[in-house]
Amino acid sequence: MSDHLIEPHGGELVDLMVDEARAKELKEASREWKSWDLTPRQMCDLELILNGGFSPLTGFLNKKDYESVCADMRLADGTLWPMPIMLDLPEDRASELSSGDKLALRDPEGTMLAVLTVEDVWTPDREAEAKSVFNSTDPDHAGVGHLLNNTHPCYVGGRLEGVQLPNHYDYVALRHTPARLRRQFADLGWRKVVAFQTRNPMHRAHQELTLRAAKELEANLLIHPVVGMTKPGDLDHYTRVRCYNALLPRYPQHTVKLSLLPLSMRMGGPREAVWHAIIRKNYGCTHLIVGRDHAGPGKDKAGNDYYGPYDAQELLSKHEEELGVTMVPFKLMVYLPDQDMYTPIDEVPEGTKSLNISGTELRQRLAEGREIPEWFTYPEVATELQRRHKPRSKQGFTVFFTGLSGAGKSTIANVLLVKLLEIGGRPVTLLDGDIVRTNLSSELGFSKEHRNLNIARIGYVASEITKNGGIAICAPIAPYAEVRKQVRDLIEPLGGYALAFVSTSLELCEQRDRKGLYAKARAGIIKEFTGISDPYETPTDVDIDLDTAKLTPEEAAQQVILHLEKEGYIGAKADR
Ligand code: PPS
Repeated sequence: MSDHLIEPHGGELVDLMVDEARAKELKEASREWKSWDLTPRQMCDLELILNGGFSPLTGFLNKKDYESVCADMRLADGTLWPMPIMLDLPEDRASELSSGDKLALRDPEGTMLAVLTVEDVWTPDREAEAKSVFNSTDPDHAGVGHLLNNTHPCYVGGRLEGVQLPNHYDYVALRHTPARLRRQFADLGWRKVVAFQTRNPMHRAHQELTLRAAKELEANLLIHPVVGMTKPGDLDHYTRVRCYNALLPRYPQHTVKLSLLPLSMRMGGPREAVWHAIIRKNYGCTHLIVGRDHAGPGKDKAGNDYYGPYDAQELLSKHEEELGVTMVPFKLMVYLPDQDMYTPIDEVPEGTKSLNISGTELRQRLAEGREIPEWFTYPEVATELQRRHKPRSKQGFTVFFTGLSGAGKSTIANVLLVKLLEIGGRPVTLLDGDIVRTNLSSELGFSKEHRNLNIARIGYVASEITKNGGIAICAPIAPYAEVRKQVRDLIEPLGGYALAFVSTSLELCEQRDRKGLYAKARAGIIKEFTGISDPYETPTDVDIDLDTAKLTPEEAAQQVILHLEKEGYIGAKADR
């Protein structure tokens, strides 16, 4: 195994991949070792450790390096390294390991990717880590939230031997190891390369600023988007890569290259900017463009920024000489309609009209199917975004009825089903309580646990239908608020969601007693009966309130249709 390779471009590059003979030996021996299936974050980190993107790291950090990185942004030997790269394990799995043991690291399909020789096993103080690394312990900060809530409590540090890099089947031609990218730069004669980091689609303002940066430096440009894990809620990388591909021909020929970076971001602001610079150096770049609030986690609940707007630029500029990567600061670019050009916001002459579209406004325009102006983004990029963000009138949605047994959920749901089929345009699926209990949940009873499992299943099916542009009508009792909320949270990012509370009173339901179940429940023949011997938590997040004491089923279904129309999910025929 060659540990450190001196490459023509950039500094030393770690290569942890073993040769075929050693790989075979490790695979055979691994039958005797403990093994661990890597989490998505760990998969990203492992790939960049193994391929040299995280040079000089040679494994997951041991305790000494971890403590030093948290406290001083440096490995124990003094090398600048701002981000803890940790292998986190549950307590029971970590307690099986001690120094000198081998641990086989596997992908979700069970393929062994690497072997870790354990140096340390310990339980870190994750709050203290959050404070040192992110300068915050607020779980609303994406990096802190992940560390405190989605990370196992023990760390295992040690050296890695790489057997196989993680497999990627998407955009294979756009994925390069650091060594390969350096070689390509050398072959192309690119001596100065300025990297542009992004987790968003690129619009004309981004193109203008990257072009400006490259021209001013007389450098080539590497568009280096993160496609590992970005901020929750970000646009998926498939759409983004289609957007970048659509933008590429708008750059002068032979000046720009696109490569995808399988990084798991931490949204760590200043420390993350330094980390990004080290990674880009490993990939053969000489410069990194750093903007306002680079890798920022957004605002906290009170509306305050976690970091100052230029903290990232300042921290990186302090270290750029030591790193050998030059920071290229950039300002927000705005459009001057009268001159038909872009300019940095602080260079706009007094009294000159300037235009910009915020991320929020863009999302709104896309959701409502409104036009995206050409001065903001090229039509070919806009088309890709519009394909992804269909207007609401073309998105899927779920109508989730909840209410007591006999409240009228099924009757209204059936009327609604017919009305939506009449309107047409989308497939409609009815997940009525009884249908689900026959086809999906036949083994379940009516304990809290079983009811919640039943609702979670309904929610999952509805989310798939919604994601794929259909309509799901659900009509279970769903007596518990927590699981109803989980279903809402699952579906809302994928399309429309409306909670319809069929608020018919217990008295009226019992009086009607269509199936004779209330009488049986009162007589104790049916146990755990909702409203009689089992709770119903009245919803507080109702979108449509339907009281069948006052509404016929047709009127109730009409109320739902009107709500969907108001929210934009049902449009005029021309829009469908
Ligand atoms: S839940 O709580 O959402 O999982 O319930 P759901 O799947 O909607 O099933 C409710 C239907 O099952 C019949 N049934 C009972 N309901 C409530 N409590 C008990 N113990 C019970 N036992 C059987 C009842 O017919 C419900 O149907 P609807 O259409 O709501 O009357």
